[in-house]
Amino acid sequence: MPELPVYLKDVKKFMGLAIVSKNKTIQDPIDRFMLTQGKQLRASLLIAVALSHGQVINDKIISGCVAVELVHLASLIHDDIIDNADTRWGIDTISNKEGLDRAVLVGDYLLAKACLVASSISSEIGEIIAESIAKLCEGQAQELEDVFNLSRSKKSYLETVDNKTASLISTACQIGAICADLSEPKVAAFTKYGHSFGMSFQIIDDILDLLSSEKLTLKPTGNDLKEGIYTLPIILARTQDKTQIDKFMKNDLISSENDLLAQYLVSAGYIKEAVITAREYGLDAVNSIKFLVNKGTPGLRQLPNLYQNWALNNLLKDQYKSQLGNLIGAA
Ligand code: GRG
Repeated sequence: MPELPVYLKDVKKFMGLAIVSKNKTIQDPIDRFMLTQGKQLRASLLIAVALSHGQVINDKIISGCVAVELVHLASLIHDDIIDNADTRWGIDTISNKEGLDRAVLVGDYLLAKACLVASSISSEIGEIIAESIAKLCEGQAQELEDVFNLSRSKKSYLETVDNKTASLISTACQIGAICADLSEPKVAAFTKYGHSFGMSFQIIDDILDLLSSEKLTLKPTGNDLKEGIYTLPIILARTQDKTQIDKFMKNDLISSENDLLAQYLVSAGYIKEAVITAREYGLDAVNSIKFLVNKGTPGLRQLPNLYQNWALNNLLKDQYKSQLGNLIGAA
């Protein structure tokens, strides 16, 4: 999709215009934070879904992207408050630099603007965005309930991942399909695609938190364990070898023990099991858009596998890559 960067530039420009405030306390941190940004994954998916059916990228689609990216941005700002994070995208978080009170306000302000932009497209899109915000909050709340819970179940983990991450990615695909005036079955298929891709995306992200480094991912790693967030590999290990995991968790883990735990999760096959789960979700995503087979854009069908292979090949520490062998896929 060679034209994607041009559309993403428009999204960024319209995002800036949609959130202008006369109030300096709100505008200054926004200006500082908007100088940088992440991957714009959700906007890219929304555009790719619309393009898959030859839709011209118009103001409606760009507004859909702006709404989704604003919710994403607000969720990151609030997430950084909860995690007490110092940096994001290589710069100080708003909670760290401008303070907690401003970070709460800016996040709330962006959510309100996201709802405004969404409802300017249609009341249906307004409702979808509001529902999505509620799901993110529920996902985060469910994660908090499970903090330091060594008995966290796989079911609870997967529900949290669905609400906290997959829901917004799914919403992006749904809005792309609605704005491209696709049929109801196709809207449902793309919504399912986004859900499954989002699940695989977060499971890989959780594996990287255990097996990567800040140097490779450009964000702090090992945070989940420190904060008592037990993700899929730990849950799988504890279900099958409670004694071993409880031994690791008995004392506060120091970083050298983190490495020992990571090595154990790799050699005992729990990382492999988690990667297989992520790949299964990736396959579900691809299968839900089988009808695209004869369309001109193979991108969406290839994306889950491409992303998994890219992340595992480029972001895992070398010592683990060799142990996981074929599982990490072609570079
Ligand atoms: C204010 C909407 C709102 C919610 C409050 C804090 C919270 C409740 C929810 C947390 C949601 C959250 C941050 C989930 C993590 C999702 C995730 C995988 C983020 C990283 O996505 P990338 O990699 O981000 O696409 P970049 O850095 O590329 O923008």
